[in-house]
Amino acid sequence: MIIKNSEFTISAVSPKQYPSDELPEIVLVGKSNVGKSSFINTLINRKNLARTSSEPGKTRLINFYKVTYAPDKDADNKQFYFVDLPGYGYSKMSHTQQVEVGKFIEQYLVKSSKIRLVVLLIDIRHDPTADDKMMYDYIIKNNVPCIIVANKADKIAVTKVDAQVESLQQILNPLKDLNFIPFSCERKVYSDKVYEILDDVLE
Ligand SMILES: Nc1nc2c(ncn2[C@@H]2O[C@H](COP(=O)(O)OP(=O)(O)O)[C@@H](O)[C@H]2O)c(=O)[nH]1
Ligand SMILES: [Mg+2]
Repeated sequence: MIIKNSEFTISAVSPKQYPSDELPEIVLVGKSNVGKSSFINTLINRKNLARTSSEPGKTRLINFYKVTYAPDKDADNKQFYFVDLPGYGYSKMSHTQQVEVGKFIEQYLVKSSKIRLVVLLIDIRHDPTADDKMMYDYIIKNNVPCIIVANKADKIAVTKVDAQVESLQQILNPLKDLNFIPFSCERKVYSDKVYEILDDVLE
């Protein structure tokens, strides 16, 4: 995948604002602060197109970013959306607010028929939270294609990354039927596998 261009499209607060074109969508889900916006920025080679926040979880918006890319250097340009969903599990939110965010996320996942892939982001350093497990179960139950990405791999020793990913997969996806991969917004080496997966699902 060669990224040609990317642009912010809309911050949607309700389904009628979701883009009405038929472009496929790659959706980021995960708890607040896990690196959803950073993940998008890393893949599109932009420092801060997707807004990373010092006050995570404050906004209940769904941000759409339109990406123009070529599958390889001889191929024609194609497009898709990166969809940045609000994070769940923000500790400073009340339970009621957290339930609201959950409903908001679910509304999008139910309403959109253009989802090609959900990228469930977790933190490589920590066991999946109860919310991560709920999200995982929801995705599986609804038969949405999914990969699990263990982000912030730069925060642990390179030699420990594979074993840590293996142990997280044992907890969250013991059947090992999903792509479960390390990632780092700081280390480009992990991006290649993601581009490969995106090319596959967008084909
Ligand atoms: N070291 C490191 N920091 C990261 C990585 N990904 C995100 N961060 C940092 O984690 C914080 C939250 O990132 P953000 O993308 O806003 O998370 P979001 O709430 O899930 O969108 C920011 O300070 C990022 O710079 C990573 O792979 N490595
Ligand atoms: Mg964000």
